[in-house]
Amino acid sequence: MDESAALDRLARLEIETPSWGYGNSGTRFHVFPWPGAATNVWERLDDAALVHRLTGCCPSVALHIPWDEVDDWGALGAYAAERGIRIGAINPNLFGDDDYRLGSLCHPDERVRARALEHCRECVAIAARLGSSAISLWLADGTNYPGQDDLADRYARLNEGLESLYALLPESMRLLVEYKFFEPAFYNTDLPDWGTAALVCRRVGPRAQVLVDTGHHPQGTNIEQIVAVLLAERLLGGFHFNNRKYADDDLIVGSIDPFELFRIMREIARTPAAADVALMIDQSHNVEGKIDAMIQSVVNIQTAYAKALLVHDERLAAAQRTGDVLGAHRVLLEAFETDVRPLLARLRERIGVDPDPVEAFRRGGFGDARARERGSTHVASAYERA
Ligand code: RM4
Ligand code: MN
Ligand code: MN
Repeated sequence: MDESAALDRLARLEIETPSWGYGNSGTRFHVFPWPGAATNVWERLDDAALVHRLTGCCPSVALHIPWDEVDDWGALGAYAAERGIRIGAINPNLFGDDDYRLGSLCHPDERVRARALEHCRECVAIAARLGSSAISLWLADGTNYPGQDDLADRYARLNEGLESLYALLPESMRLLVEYKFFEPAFYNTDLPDWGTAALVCRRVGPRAQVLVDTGHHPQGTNIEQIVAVLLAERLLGGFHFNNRKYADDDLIVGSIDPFELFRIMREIARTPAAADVALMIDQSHNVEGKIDAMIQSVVNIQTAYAKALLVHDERLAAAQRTGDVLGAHRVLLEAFETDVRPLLARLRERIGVDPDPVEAFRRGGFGDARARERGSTHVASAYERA
């Protein structure tokens, strides 16, 4: 693709940021407070709006319920709109409650399953109220010991629960089904992989699609192949971008393995149907500032996408056809090794943002202003309380 076509495609790229990425978060060992980190949903929206202002490509923010719960949803929607952003995916929380010790939609007790479904119903109503078109569901359900529960029964409950949830969705809403191979459960997870997620989506209906969180696979998994297959089956609904070295580390996307991010974005870039896929970030920043980490993540996704758009498709196809293994590989490398900073600078000039949005944040005094205005007193955020 030539540069001007690539610029047009880049200008259409939208990335959703997560409200929970703006607050303090930590490991199970400690939470290090960051001066001025957002402590409530209004501040989280302010930060998401700032990220959009500095990058020009993050017009929506995902909410997690009840972490972002307010009394007046109309006021929250208006607050976002005044700041030039909108509410994206609504994430039900089916893990942060004592009732969910043995699961939520897969819990052995019917009353807990009903309670979990009731929470999903509230989330659908919130999404409808805020004009959001996606419920993004991550089930923490699973067991810790062989024999703890019946795996087949749990699978049946999973399907029943998701069917009931799907039935609650208005026509305008999609259900994004996230999988994760372990954690918090250590023996089985009820939605452990993309195959299981795809099976349940197929069963419940066409507006149920798989969400690929890039940190939710065993070491060495070929994520771009999962993406290619799900796209071919029209079953890819969205991403939770982040990076990992060992487990579900939630590090800045592209920080550990930019080549993997490039390979994933290549599948997105070459597939027209990928236009409907929701590109969302799911990160928690433990030892770094929240806002510049988010901006760096956005920039890394744009960088990978720009490189992916520059892959020379005809030469690649020719090399593949003739069995030129190394030649084909080198066509990919050529794009990956291209310095796309000038191209991205042109894009940013075109949309009126700084060529280096991370620097713009750091120079702009936004962090200091937040530390001053929000006070340095550490208030536990919803994320760390959970
Ligand atoms: C999970 C998963 C979910 C996210 C929570 C906070 O590991 O990635 O998407 O909502 O963390
Ligand atoms: Mn996730
Ligand atoms: Mn995760």
